[in-house]
Amino acid sequence: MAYMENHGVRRARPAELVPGTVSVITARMDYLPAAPEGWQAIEFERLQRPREGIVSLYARGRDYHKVLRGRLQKLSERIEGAVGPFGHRVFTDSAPVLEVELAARSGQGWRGRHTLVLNREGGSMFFLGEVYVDLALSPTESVEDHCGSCRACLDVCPTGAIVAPYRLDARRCISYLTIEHPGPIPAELRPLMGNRIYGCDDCQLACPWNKFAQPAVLPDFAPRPALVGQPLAQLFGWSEEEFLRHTEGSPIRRIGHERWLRNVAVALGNALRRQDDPGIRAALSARRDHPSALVREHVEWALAQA
Ligand code: B12
Ligand code: SF4
Ligand code: SF4
Repeated sequence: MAYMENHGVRRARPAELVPGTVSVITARMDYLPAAPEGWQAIEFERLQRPREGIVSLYARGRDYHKVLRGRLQKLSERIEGAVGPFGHRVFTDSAPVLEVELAARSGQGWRGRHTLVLNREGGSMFFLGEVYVDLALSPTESVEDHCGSCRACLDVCPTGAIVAPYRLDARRCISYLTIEHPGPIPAELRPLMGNRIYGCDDCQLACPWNKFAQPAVLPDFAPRPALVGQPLAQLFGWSEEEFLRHTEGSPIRRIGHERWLRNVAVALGNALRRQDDPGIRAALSARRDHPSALVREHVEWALAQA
C-alpha cells in the first residue's frame, strides 16, 4: 500500500487535490447480493467447509470501482442539468481521499469499532464514493456512534487485526494479506486465514447492525457462480488463462494469477491440517514446480500441513 505514503496532506485537504473544491458530496452503494434472511449465518457456515474457497462478498460480482464511478459521473451530469456547468471530480476507493472520515462527517453513518462506516438502516455492506464540487453546499450533520458496549468485531477477527476499538493493524488483516500484500504471507498468520482466499468479511458478519444490511439494487454485484462455493482444489487448478477469464471485470483480477495461487495454497494447507485429503495433496503436488518461487514456497508449506 505504498500509495498511502505518497499523497501527504492532499489527502486531508480536498482543495489541494482538486483545486476549487469547496464541498464534497458523499454517497454509498449497497453491494450485498440479493440475500435471503440469515445471510450472515450462511456466510459463517462457509467457514466450516474447509475444502471450499471463500471470496469476500464485495468481490463476487463486477468491480465496484467502475460501477460506482460511472454512477457518480451520471449523478454529476444530472446536477449539471439542474444547476448548469460546475467543477467536479468523482472518486471511489481512491487513496488520497479520506472516504471513511468524509462519509462519517456527512452522516452516511458512524465509524464502527472495526473502522468501517455503518448505518442503522443499512449496516456496513456498502461502498463509499464522493464527488468533489466547486459548489458551496450546506453541510449535512454527522450521526451518533451506536456501537454501545458491543465488541463483536474485535472478538471475532481471526487474526486479532483490530488491535483496539477503531484501530486496525492492516498487516494482520486477511483483507490486506490476500489482496494488497505482494510477498509471502507471514507463516504465523497462515493457519488463521482458514479458507478465506480473497478479502474477509468476519468483522462485518459479526456486527449486529448488519441484520439491516440492504441487498444491492444493481445486477452488477450479482455473484458469479465460478467464485462462490467452489472447491479449493478446482480454484487452484485454474490456469492463468482461466483465472483471467473468470475474473474479467472483477476486482480479483488485479491481484494476478500468482497471488491467487499463493492465497489458495494457504487455504489448501489449512484444509489438509484439519483432514488429510489425497485430492488436495494431488492438486498441490501438481504445482510443486511452478515457475514462481512465491507459489512454490506456499505449496511446500501447504503440503507440510498434512
Ligand atoms: C487502505 C484500505 C484498506 C486497508 C486498511 C483498512 C483500515 N481499516 O485501515 C485494508 C486492505 C486492510 C482494507 C480492508 C478492507 N476494506 Co478497505 N480501504 C482502504 C482505503 C483504500 C483507504 C483507507 C485508509 O486507510 N485511509 C487512510 C487513513 C489514514 O484514513 P482513516 O483510517 O480514515 O483515518 C484517518 C481519519 O480518521 C483522519 N482523521 C481523524 N480525525 C481527523 C480530523 C481531521 C481534521 C482530518 C482532516 C482527518 C481526521 O485521520 C486518521 C489517520 O490519518 C479505503 C478507501 C479510501 N480511500 O478511503 C478502503 C475502504 C475503507 N475499504 C472498504 C472495504 C469494503 C474493506 C473491506 C471490508 C474489504 C473486504 N471485505 O475484505 C476490508 C475491511 C477491513 C476493516 N475492518 O477495515 C470500504 C469501506 C466501506 C465502509 N462501509 O466503510 C472503503 C471505504 C472503500 C470504498 N470506497 O468503499 N482496506
Ligand atoms: S476483515 Fe477479517 S481480518 Fe480484517 S479486521 Fe475484519 S475480521 Fe479481521
Ligand atoms: S460489531 Fe459491534 S463494535 Fe463492531 S462495528 Fe458492529 S456494533 Fe460496532
